[in-house]
Amino acid sequence: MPDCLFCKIVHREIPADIVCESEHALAFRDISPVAPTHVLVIPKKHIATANDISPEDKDVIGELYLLAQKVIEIEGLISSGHRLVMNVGAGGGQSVFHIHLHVIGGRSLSWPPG
Ligand code: DGP
Repeated sequence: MPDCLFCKIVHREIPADIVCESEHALAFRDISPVAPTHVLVIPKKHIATANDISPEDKDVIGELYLLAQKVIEIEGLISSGHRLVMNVGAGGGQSVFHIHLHVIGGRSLSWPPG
């Protein structure tokens, strides 16, 4: 998707602080972190929202969670706890329409979110 910000990060057309990657997923630091660790894990394939995930994407979605685990390990968050969250649609707080898991940790997290 030529106008997609996160596709541009996947293709290294704009810079990002990359934490790690796998064949079909990429993890990089959020530009506006809300916690000491705030990493976004995205599929390299463009999928606009969680509502657009199709059965053929099931392996890619699994890979997102496996790469998130690696981020959690790298950031030392296994025992402290953390949050994995995906905002869906504008009403759900999604502002970039290429799905991404937020990996948030490194401080105490409250629930429910705003
Ligand atoms: P969401 O609101 O769930 O769609 O989250 C989008 C996140 O993307 C938000 O926390 C800020 C982050 N973000 C927006 N633009 C950029 C960028 O150019 N680079 C990086 N690394 N993160 C960005």
